[in-house]
Amino acid sequence: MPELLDSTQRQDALENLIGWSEADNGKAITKIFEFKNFKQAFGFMSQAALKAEQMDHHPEWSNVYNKVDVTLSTHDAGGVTELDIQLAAFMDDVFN
Ligand code: H2B
Repeated sequence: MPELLDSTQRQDALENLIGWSEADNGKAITKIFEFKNFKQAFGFMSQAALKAEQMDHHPEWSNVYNKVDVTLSTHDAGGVTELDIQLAAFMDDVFN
């Protein structure tokens, strides 16, 4: 199982991501992606879902029309690990 990132490692990782912030007292990271419309939001979710399945690492997320609210945490480890950072970076790539 991947190791929990400490506070410094989390801050460093967040600096390399776009628009993500800590949630749940540092046990998760979160970002709201905003798209032009539902079709684009759902396309993003489809790509992220395939990646998540490949990684066996799954997001907590919700979608309302053009917005996707994502929270990432490694439940098995009880906080943020490199897996969350990798999935977040993938989502940023798909989004941009
Ligand atoms: N996703 C996330 N976000 N955290 C986990 O700890 C996790 C997961 N564990 N997806 C995986 C599945 C685990 O439950 C399975 C058995 O590999």
